[in-house]
Formats: sequence, C-alpha cells, structure tokens
Amino acid sequence: MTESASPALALTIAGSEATGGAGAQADLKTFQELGVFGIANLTCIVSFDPNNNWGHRFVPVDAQVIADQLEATTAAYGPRSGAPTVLDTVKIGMLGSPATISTVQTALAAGGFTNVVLDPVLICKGQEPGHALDTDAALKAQILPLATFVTPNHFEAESLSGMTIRTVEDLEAAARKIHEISGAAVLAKGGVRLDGPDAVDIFFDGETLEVLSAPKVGEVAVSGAGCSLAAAVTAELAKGATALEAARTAKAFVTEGIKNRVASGAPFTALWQGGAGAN
Ligand code: PXL
Repeated sequence: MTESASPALALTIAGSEATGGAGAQADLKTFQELGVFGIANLTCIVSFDPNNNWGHRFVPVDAQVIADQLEATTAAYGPRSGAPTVLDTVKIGMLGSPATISTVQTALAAGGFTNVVLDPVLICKGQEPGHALDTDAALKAQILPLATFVTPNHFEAESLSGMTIRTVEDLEAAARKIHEISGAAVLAKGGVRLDGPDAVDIFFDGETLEVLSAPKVGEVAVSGAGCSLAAAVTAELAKGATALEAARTAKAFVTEGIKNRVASGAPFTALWQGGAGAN
C-alpha cells in the first residue's frame, strides 16, 4: 500500500440545509470533490417547509455548542494542535443570529486563519425581520472586517455597498466599494440577476479586476450555487491557489454543477458538485 500525501484542510462554519442543496452539506461535497479534507461546524438547522411555500424554518445551534465545535476543531487541527497539516482556511456561511456572530468572531480572532472566506448570507426567508436586521448589522461590523475573501450575491452586494446594481458596470463599482470597506478580495456575483445572456461575476482584490463570465444555464437561481462557489474558492485557497486562480476555478466548478443540477419535488433545483467530474 502506498501512502498518499496528506490533503489540505478546510473548515466551514455554516448551517445545515436539510435537503442537502445548500449550507454545510454543499460545502463538504465541494471540498471533497476538490480534494480537500472538509470539516463542518454547524451554526443552525434550516428545514424548508413544504406546507408553507418552502419557506425556511430556522433553528439556531446554542452559542456554547458552536464554541464547543470550534474548540474541538482548533484543538485537533489548529496552529497549536501539533497536527502535521495545520488548518489555516475557513469558510463562513449562514450564521443567523447576533449571538452566533459573536461566538464566531471570537473564534476567528483567536484561530490564526490565513484565509477567511465569507459568504455573507444576509437574510434568510422566514426569519423575523427585526432579528434579521440585527444579524445583518452584526455580520457587517464583526465578521466582514476579518474576511480575506468575500462572495456577495446581487442582493448582498447592494446591501454591503449601499449601491443599486443593474449593470455589469454597477457590479464592478460595488465590488470596488466592498473591497474598500473590507480590505478583502471580492467576488461579486451577478448570476442570473443581471440582464443578458451571460452569468457575470466580478473579481476585484484591490489590484486586479477580472470579469468572470459564462453563458447562463436557464434564468432561475439554483440552490447551493452561492455556497458551492464560496466553498470552491475556499478549497482552492486551502490548496495554495491565489485569490484570482481560486475565483476562476470556482466559477468553472459551479457552472458545471449547474449544468448537471438535480431536480426534486421542491420548486427549485440543486447544484450537483459532481457535475465537473461527470463531463
Ligand atoms: O444559500 C444560502 C443558504 C446558506 N446556508 C443555509 C441555507 C441557505 C439557503 O437555504 O439554508 C443553511
């Protein structure tokens, strides 16, 4: 038996989406597909409600239980763990409450992570609006400044930049603004939300601006596309790619996953992380 080299490691701090399309499940499948050992620390459990327009039923994980998961992960793989391969790359997905955000902020500040990829999941359908506003404000104040790479979708890019985004030029301006605010590399996603035949995303890291474009596959957003894009960026960074290389690989990975999407009894399809390998 030959010994294979130890894989790169990546942690996702994210919610469970019960049907497996989005959230931690999408992240772990993406990590595996890209050859990275995935670790998930859960922040909440989301169960769509088929009897209520597939709205989100959201249950937070207790802050102490989140802290426990992060403690276990850091002790096993963190900089002081003595592990031969150190965990230096983390993805942040849905946090969902101000208490969770404070817990994660503390862990990030202590964790010594080189790469902090933030998918700034802002509003979850079905959350109480007052609570969601508090959560968004806390995410912007406490987590965004710690991010090294941020992947806002159209709505999140408008919210973070304070701009209205209708065109690719608007999306570029928003990406520049979000970089200015956060200091992070930005991959702002137009996806199917901007008019035109192509799904256009903008990468900007303060130096390089690159338009990443692929023909749209349908006109409807696919569940798990945002999570999988950010997870693919995370996996590539964990393996040592530059931010721009990671963005390019992630865009190609998601495009193939959308082409090979999975239908169900729900009124949306889910990205298939095995799609890139299927071709
Ligand atoms: O796609 C955003 C998202 C992230 N994380 C969880 C989710 C969703 C959307 O449903 O449920 C847990």
